[in-house]
Order: sequence, then C-alpha cells, then structure tokens
Amino acid sequence: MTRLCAATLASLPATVRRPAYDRSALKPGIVHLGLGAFARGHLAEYTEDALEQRFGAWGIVGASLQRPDQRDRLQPQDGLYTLLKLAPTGPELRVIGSVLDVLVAPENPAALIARLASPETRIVSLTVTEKGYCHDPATGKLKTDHPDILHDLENPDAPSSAVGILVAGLRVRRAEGRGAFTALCCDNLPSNGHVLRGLVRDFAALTDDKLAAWIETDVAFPATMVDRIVPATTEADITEVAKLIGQDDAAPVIGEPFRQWAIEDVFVEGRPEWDKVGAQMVSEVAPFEFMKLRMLNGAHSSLAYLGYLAGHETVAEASGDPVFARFLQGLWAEIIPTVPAPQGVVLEDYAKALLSRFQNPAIRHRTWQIAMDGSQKLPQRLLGTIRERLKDGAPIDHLALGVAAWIRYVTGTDEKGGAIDVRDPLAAELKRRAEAAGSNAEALSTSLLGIEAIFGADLPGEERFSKPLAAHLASLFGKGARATAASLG
Ligand code: CS2
Repeated sequence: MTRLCAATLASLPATVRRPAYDRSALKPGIVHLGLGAFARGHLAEYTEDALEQRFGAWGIVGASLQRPDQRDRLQPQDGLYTLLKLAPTGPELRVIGSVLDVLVAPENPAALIARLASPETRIVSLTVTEKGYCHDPATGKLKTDHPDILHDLENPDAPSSAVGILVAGLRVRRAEGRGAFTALCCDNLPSNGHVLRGLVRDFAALTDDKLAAWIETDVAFPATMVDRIVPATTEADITEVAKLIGQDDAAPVIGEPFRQWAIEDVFVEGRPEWDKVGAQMVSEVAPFEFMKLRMLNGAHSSLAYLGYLAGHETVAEASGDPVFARFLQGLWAEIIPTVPAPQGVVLEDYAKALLSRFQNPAIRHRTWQIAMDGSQKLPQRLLGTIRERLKDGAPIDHLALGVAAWIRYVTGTDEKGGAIDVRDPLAAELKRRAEAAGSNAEALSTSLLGIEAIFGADLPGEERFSKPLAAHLASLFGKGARATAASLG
C-alpha cells in the first residue's frame, strides 16, 4: 500500500477531507513542544481550520523533547496524518496539513533553539503533560532540584526540559534584539499560563536577572482550557485507518468529535484566527478551567483508578457499568457546587454531556493510560475540590473514594493479585511507602497523605478527609472497587 504523503493526497478517497489551502506556500509560525496525539488532534486541527478560513504563516513545527518516534513517522509523510473522529454514529476522516516538520530536541538542541529564536516564530505552544513542567504540583513552583532543571542549568545551550528550552530560545531573541513570542500552555494545569510564566521567569532568574525581568514584561503567557478526548494511538488504529483511507499512515490520531478551547486573548505577535473556527477567546479562563479540570479530569482520574481495579479496560466500559455511572453522578454532585459556571453553561448539562462522551463506545481510552502520573494530576483534579468542600462543611465521600482508589492503585497489585504497571514520576517513592505499610489501610493512607508535593501541608491534618480516606481504602482492600463504589449508594 502507498504511504500517505504530499504526493498521494490527491488519490485519497473522496470521503477523506484534505487541506483546502495551498500547503506548499505554508510557512511556519508556531513551534509546538510535545507533539503527541493530543496536540495533533486539537491545536493542529484548530489551526488547520483557521488556515482554511484565512491563510497565513501559521504552520506548525513540532518538537519532541524525548524520542524521535514522532518525527520518524511524520517526516516520510511530509508531516501529514489522518485525524479519525469517532462519533457513536460513525467515523469522520480528515488529513491534517498544518504540521510542517518535527524536530527532536535531544538529537539537535541547537536547531530547536534556533527555531524558537527565528523571527518566523510567533507562538510557542506546549503539551508536555503535567510532569513536563518540573514543578511542584501542590504549589506550582519550579523544582530547582529536579534532575532536568539541574541538567539545564549546567547545559543552557542543550536544555532538556520544556522550561529550559523556552528560556534558551528567549535568551537568544533578547540578545539579538528580537521581540518575544507568546508561550501558549495547552496542558491540564490550573492557571496554566500564570504557572508557566512563573516557571520560565524563575528558571531564567537562576542565572540572569535581566532576562527574567524581560520575560516578565515582554513574553505573553495566555491561560487556556483545552478539551478533546484523544487516546494514545494503537496498532489496531493504524490498521483501521489504512483500511479507511486506502494508504498507510504511521501516525493517525483517533479522537472524539467534541472539542473545546478557551483562550485568554493576550498574544504579543498575533495568532491564527482560531476564534473564527470555534475557539472561545475570553478574558477569564478560570471558570472554564475549573469546570473542565474538576468535572472532566477529576471524574476521569477517579473512574480510571476504580475502573482499572474493577477490571475495566476502558473508560467506555467503566462508565457503562451502572455502579460506576452512579458513582460519577454522586461525584459530580459534590464537584458542581465548587465550580463557577462559565457564562451560558448549565453545569448539570455539562455533566450529562460528559457521561455520554465517556460512554462513547467507539473511543477506546484505556483506564491505565489515564491512571498514569496521578501524583501530578490529583492536586488540580480532586484535591482543590476537596479543600473547598471541607471549607463549606460539605460531604466529600465520592471525592475521597477517588483518592483512595489512587492509593490502592499505586500499591502496584490489582484485586486479583496481578502486578500493575504504575507509571508516575514518584513511582519509586510510592512503592517504598506502600511496601512499608503493607495492607494496613490506615498506615498506608497516612503515609501517602504525608507527601507534601501532592497533598500540601494542610490535608494530612484534616480528619474529615483522612478518616473517610482510610475507611474507603480499607473497603477497597476488603471488598474491592466495585462493591465499595456500590456501597456509596
Ligand atoms: C485524561 C485527559 O489522560 C488523562 O489524564 O484525563 O487526557 C483527557 O482525556 C483530556 O484532558 C480531555 O480533554
């Protein structure tokens, strides 16, 4: 079978939508750090739409910060790939053309820094996942003892972290009298623009106060809320897409049809007309962010741990199980009072829509995938909500069960005694603490609650949290995830 690339676009079946602009004239304007499936299914599609509406120099150069895989898949395809949107009613196929090239940071850091420093580059966007910011998730502050940060301080011209890379590019721009770019964080972090600004400024200040001050005044860091469910691509997806488009595509992206993007409209060097193609330009992203992080991601993580423990492989299976569907309703009832509704949104309707998005049988989003990196995710997904509920003296039973399920999960052994492949930057510490406590639920929950980078200094002393947490954990060990969720009524 032929491989998808610029030369084969014309022979795609008519059912496959393809770039409706002159791609050979497309110049780069965006560098995207962390070009995984999510960015290719979200930012790159919005940009594709914007290019179709009004053509401009907004092509994307992706950068992989770790492995060359993405570049190796995309370069032979001239950056082209299929976006397969799966609605319960059927598939929709589209080849995306907005990605022009992919750089691999560890292979050639100088080339990436030069691209960031190029006058063509006006936006540097990021999806490097929560742990990619080398910060303390409980406080949002830079971890100055993080190995990547230490490495980047030693090697400022060959940085490995996203923050180090941004600062290296900005340093050259300033030295050469070029203007700054906009750094657009598209990760699921609370106040993501503000947090990124602090990290970049604080890292720069470790070596160069003047650069830090210039960053503070000249670089824009808009806050964003991003949303589309895009599971990691599997071999089965690759086979399926080849069948549908009649060509080989080594890098397809599979996602749900729903997408949302709320952006604070502060850009120093312009932006694509994303607002003309569905992105919401808003002055205040926080209500969108609270709604999405707490209601979608908070439910996702809780369901991932409980569902995985109960033997459900995907979110669709777990949320299709009536016990967990009821658990989700109870969870959302606890979360909703802590969320200021964005204008025009009824949060109960948002919750209903979430349930049907989760239950979309065409999307195979593995509970294991979402369970990854819990130590980096819990603070913004569940713990902030718990703090607010406690302040109001409101019940937190469902929220606490989500956290208990995480603790049960990171012990590394499932309900049948099988090993769980726990992926987390704190995995070693979690394992050590779990082994020391054994299956003594109280000792285990006290020990994990003591990790200040996750739970802060306040939550361990909060009995209204620690007691139900330990009780839920004992129940998870005793009767399992499904029966425990069922017992919440
Ligand atoms: C998920 C998110 O993997 C995860 O932790 O909760 O990737 C989720 O699918 C997206 O944020 C949806 O927009």
